[in-house]
Amino acid sequence: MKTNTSEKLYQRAVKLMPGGVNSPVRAFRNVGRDPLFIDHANGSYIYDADGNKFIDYVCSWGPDIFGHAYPPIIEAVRKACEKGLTFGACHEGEILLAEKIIAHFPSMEMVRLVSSGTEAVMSAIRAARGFTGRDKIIKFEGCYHGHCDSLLVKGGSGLITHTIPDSAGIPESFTKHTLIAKYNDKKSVSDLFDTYPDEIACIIVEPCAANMGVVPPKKGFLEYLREISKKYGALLIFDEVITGFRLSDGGAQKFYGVNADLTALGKIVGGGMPLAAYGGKREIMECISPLGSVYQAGTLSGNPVAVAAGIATLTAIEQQPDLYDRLERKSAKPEAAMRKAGINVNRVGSLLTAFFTDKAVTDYESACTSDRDKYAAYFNFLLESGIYTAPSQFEAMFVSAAHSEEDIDVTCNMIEKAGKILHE
Ligand code: HOZ
Repeated sequence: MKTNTSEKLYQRAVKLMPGGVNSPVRAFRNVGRDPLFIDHANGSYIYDADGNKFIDYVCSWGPDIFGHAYPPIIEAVRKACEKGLTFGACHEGEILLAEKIIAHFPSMEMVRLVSSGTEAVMSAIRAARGFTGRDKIIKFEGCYHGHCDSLLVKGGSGLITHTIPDSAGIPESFTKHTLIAKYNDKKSVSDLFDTYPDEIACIIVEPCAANMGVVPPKKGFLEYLREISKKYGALLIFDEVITGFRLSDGGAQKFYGVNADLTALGKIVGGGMPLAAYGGKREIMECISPLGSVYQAGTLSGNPVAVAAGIATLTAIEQQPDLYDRLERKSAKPEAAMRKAGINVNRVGSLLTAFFTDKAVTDYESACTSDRDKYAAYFNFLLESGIYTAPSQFEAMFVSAAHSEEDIDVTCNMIEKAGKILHE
């Protein structure tokens, strides 16, 4: 595989940006190579600056559920651009998108549009603290909720691969109210409520974890979080930045049948543009300024171009009632190929992760038993075979509607070959 152009671009980039990247998980450091620079992408394919073509299973880390440059989204964005890139003022598109979000997520009676998943989660937590008048929050080891200060504690995603579970630059006083529980471990949650019965504002959780690799909730775990938070007057926040419109048109809450008090959405809801949202029960959302005393704002919140992409994406989801069945059928194939190749795998819908461990991966600790050198070898074999997966163990592989049967067959074939080589 030729990488001369990417290498040259990287040499320029490292002088200008930390690690040459604008987000650490793109850096390819954990798979022992320099990042590829992308030129363009279309459908299920991504093309780098050297002209290499890959079947893409990163899908921009989740948003591209219909693949890249999906014509109805591109058309909607083009039309919106012609009307102006940003107004910093109200427009009808915001209402249309809010109506759609609320129709799909009945637990979100009111919604606020923001620009990134980090912002959505950070604001939802502020709302929970404002509403309850309490300071403490519970988060789970290995869950990642963006890079807001109080949540960069025992985080997943790039924090695990870069072995900095607790980021530098955050005063201890900023995280002293962050309590850590173990994913899928009810007792670790009840112990915290026993210790701080009146002090916990909320539990924040990825209802299906996808930032320590994919780790599904055990049966009854989400129901337990629902029950215990209610019992102690704390709110339950689902971080559905990855799972929203991914596991079903009503996210993980519809998929698992458990509702949250507040929900954070990102990625798919913005159709590939910088847009995210948080929302929940009316009485909680009425605490947000200008109705209430919890402040949150943004020049680009509800940006008309991003909103147009979001509306086009949710419209396409509504027009394709078999979308999630198709994704399920397609995604079952790489899962089967991994099993056949002796690779441990967790899959929920169109999210899956290959783990190189004999242990069942049910939490952060078991996820960390995966052999990362083997993951790197697996990644590099696939990349050299024209298949682009996450350059990090602790992420998901995203299957999109654009992946053809042929793409999937080629991928399965290469996964099986990778498995054979790794077992030799
Ligand atoms: N939050 C995503 C990782 N699971 C991707 C965004 C990033 O960190 O660059």
